[in-house]
Amino acid sequence: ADITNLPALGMDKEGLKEDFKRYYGHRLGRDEHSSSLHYAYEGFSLAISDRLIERWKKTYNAYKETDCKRAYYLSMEFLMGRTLSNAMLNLGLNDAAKTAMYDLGLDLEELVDNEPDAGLGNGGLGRLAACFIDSCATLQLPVTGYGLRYEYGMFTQLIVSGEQVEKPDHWLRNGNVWEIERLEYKQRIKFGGRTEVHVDEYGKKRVVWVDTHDVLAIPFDTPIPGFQNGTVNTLRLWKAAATEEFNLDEFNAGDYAESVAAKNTAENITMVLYPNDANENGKALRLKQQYLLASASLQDVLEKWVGNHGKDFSQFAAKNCFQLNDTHPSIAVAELMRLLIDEHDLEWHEAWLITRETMAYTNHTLLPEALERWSVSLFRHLLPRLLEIIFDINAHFLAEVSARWPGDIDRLARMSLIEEGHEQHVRMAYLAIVGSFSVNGVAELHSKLLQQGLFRDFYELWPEKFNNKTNGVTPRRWLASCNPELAALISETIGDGWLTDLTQLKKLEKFADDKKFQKRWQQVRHNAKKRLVDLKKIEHDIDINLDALFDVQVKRIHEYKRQLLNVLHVIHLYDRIKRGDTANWTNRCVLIGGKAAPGYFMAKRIIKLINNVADVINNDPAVGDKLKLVFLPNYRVSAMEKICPGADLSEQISTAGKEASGTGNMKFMMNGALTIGTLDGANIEIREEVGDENFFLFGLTEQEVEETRRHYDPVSIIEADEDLKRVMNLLEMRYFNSFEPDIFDPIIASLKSPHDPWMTIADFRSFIDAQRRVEEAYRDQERWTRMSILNCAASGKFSTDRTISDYNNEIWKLTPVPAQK
Ligand code: DL6
Repeated sequence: ADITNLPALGMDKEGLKEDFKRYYGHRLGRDEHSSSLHYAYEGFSLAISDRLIERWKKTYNAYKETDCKRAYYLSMEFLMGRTLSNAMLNLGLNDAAKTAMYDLGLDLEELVDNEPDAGLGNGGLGRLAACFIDSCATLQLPVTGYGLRYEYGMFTQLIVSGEQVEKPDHWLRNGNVWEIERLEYKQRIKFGGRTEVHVDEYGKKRVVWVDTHDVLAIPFDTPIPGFQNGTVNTLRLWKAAATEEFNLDEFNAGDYAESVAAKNTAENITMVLYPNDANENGKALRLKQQYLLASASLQDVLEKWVGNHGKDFSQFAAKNCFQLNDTHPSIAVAELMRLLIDEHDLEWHEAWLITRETMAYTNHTLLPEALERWSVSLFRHLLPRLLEIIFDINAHFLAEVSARWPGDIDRLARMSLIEEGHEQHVRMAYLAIVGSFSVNGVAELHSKLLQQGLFRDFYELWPEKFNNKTNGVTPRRWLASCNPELAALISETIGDGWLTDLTQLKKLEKFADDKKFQKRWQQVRHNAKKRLVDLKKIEHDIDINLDALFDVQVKRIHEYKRQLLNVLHVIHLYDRIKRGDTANWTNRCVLIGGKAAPGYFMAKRIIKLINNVADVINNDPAVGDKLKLVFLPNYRVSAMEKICPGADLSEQISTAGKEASGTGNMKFMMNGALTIGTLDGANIEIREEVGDENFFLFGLTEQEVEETRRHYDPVSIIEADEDLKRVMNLLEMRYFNSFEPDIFDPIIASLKSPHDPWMTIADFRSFIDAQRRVEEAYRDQERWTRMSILNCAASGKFSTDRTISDYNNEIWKLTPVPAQK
């Protein structure tokens, strides 16, 4: 008998109430005296989760029956945020859930807010992975996400005396109702040891990796629902565990601590997310994490393959594709070779053909410090068999380069997977390029710069591999769910087809001049600003005028993102107020939020500067409503869901050529904010879509940045600009740090350095001028509202449904599989 064949669960409020009561009362053992919201959240989430699991099985069966080609998204980060609200939206249960909870005297919004964020990522790269798997399910594509189940996610940021303090984020403390542990699919991962060459009975040589210290990888699966289409895909996250719980001999001998040491060492591998958005080079634990992800995921796929096809790998490449999310999982190239050759008996050339036809690599940054390199000695110590394979791949590859450019020794050295020097290093990005059939950047400019700069040699060799896939965001979370009032207005006006075809937002264009529609748009945006203010008022006790321009910059704190330029502008506005230069003034509230990597000194100083400047401005009675500056602590996915509906102006002000794409820029635009930005990353495409007249452009172009760099002289620029001189003077006279002398000296020095890579001073004047244009536009509320509507209307390109369709049409080539009824 099919013991999993159950009657369909009710999708109305009565069905939800029944299940909730059963979970709350029986499973969780609570009663009406339980005052903790957590159990109500948990009981209700279990009821919703049941409805996901029901569809999950049907999706699994549909994929199995069609024996379809599949893709796997390998990522060290999945920044999922909260699950409950997304699950309800995608199941079409929003109304039923709300009334069900209301009937039971509970507030659904409070339950939703009770859920901790799954913060298993640093920023854009991890959130992109989360948006991607949402779109894959919505497009009914058979794609599985593979990642790591970190016990501690992105740290919680507190601000104490203006400085960032990090607290661990034990997001699993109260359990996680959304995941299912699947011990039956555990994998064994090898580390350390050495290799031996054995000759088998047929005289065939084979390499054996012996004396290893093994670790188990245990999968935890989370259902990923498509938008109201019955499809539920899988996110499989690996947790590291010891092969044996503890050493019984040691335990019996009384050495309790030693007996659990191996368990702790193993479990440490997936204990914490590295909180760095560039790279943690050289850390053994990080390499272990990367290998565990690659090895467990590939073994999982191969195990299923062998289960269905035995040792016949002839169709493997036609049926499987691995997308590497940045360089982090690129060890997968060598691991797939190892598994195919050592474990499944393929010849080198067969394995290499398969590897090169199944691996695809996405690059997410041009910053050289973020390009992963591992020392050969560390590699030899941790993964000796993998190092041998990398050396062999390199030998074959360099032979190919030599054949194409005979005698070009410099080129060989430049392209080698092994960087020579005092210490040899493995260049992981090059391994990913050599082992993949596709290499893409994440916005047009970024992809172009990869081809012309960072990966030029490889582009010359294999131009056909290189392509662009401009990023996006899922409109379900980033408009429908986070801004329900605006979503309702849009649906009422143009229908709800935009939820799965965002280009339909274009239909809003013809309402941009409609006075009645403008009024409603203004009202909805005003309400969103009010919700944001109410939230911030509780946290900060600052009175913010709702009519002020809400000027927002939220993202990781990094010098290239130039939060400093934003602060210089705020100081300039403050200086104008103090000088009485306030004719035609536009009130402004500047909100800045973001985390700094714990070891990133300058980023942390920038946070301190923002807070000190805020303290002076917000407490100066001469300023009043004219200007406010607020630092939003602990920026994360669920915070952005509240922030982006209320933003008027989106600050996308990185040094041109440095931000690969950006995705916050897309979220703000979709919700009707206007952008002030440089010609960097996806800003360029945003401006193309919305038109120059609806975008506030400033700053040097990428080419101008590179030209200016040769003769950059910030001190002369400061001297020649009266406003900038005054701003720098306030900083230098310690106006914002009178009790903390010298703390901002490193910031001042970097701004004035001719070697400042971010060239903040070079863009000051043009930024100030663009901000003047912003103010003028905002004072004309009718004009501003029109521009806001047009920005939303033009955001259709930036849906991950479009991005994923591009990945699928040009790289994965999967056929959508409708879910079983
Ligand atoms: O592609 C997603 C996201 C881009 O939008 C950002 O522009 C880019 O900075 C980010 N890249 C990374 C990689 N590490 N670093 N730095 O997070 O990817």
